[in-house]
Amino acid sequence: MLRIDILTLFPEMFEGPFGSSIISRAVKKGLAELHTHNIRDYAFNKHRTVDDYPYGGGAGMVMMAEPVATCIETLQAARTYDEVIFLTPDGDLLNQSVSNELSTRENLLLLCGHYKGVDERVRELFITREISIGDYVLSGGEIAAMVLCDAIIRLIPGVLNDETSALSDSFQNQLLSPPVYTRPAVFRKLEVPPVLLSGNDKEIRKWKEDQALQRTRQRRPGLLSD
Ligand code: 6GU
Repeated sequence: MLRIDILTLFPEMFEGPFGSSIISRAVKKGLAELHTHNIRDYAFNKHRTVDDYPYGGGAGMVMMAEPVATCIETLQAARTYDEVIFLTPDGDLLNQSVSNELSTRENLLLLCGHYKGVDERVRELFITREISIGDYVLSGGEIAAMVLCDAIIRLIPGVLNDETSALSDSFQNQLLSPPVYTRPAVFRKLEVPPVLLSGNDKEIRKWKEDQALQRTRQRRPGLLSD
């Protein structure tokens, strides 16, 4: 069973995405466990301070080491984490292969950064892996953590209805997915490719492979040369 603990200043942001669809179903089925922790609860003064001005000056605030460290250590006292992951735009880019790897783990701890980042000593002392979800800047690591959780949880066996459907995803075989159609067979004069109505499984499989390859060549040629 995969357990994910998420350290954040905004735990309420996770309620919507974790409360519906695939993720909530996985949790209800007992295939994954998700816990959010408010870093502010680990602040050490009565003002519940969690950020401070950066040494050396510069814009924005920095998340202080102490509350984050206390939160991480409290959780680590209860179990061993396979990875302590910091979500940050300067991390390694998330891809399907990283998602596959993380979906096989038992205990993951995710730290969501905010403001201008987290005191570097937290990274030095606790973080085993740093992940970014793309080359653009978000206002915090929360949405990135949700993306990571979704990418991982849907890969756990039993989470998706059709066990093969995660295997046919775009990227799972380094190819984009072929186009898909459902009824009606003709929509605004546009016909579904006849082969899909032919009942010929071998031809259908070949068509899907061709389309996947063609689409990848046109849209993401880099995937083919990797
Ligand atoms: Cl993980 N965090 C933030 N703040 N921005 C991002 C990101 C993460 N990944 C891409 N942009």
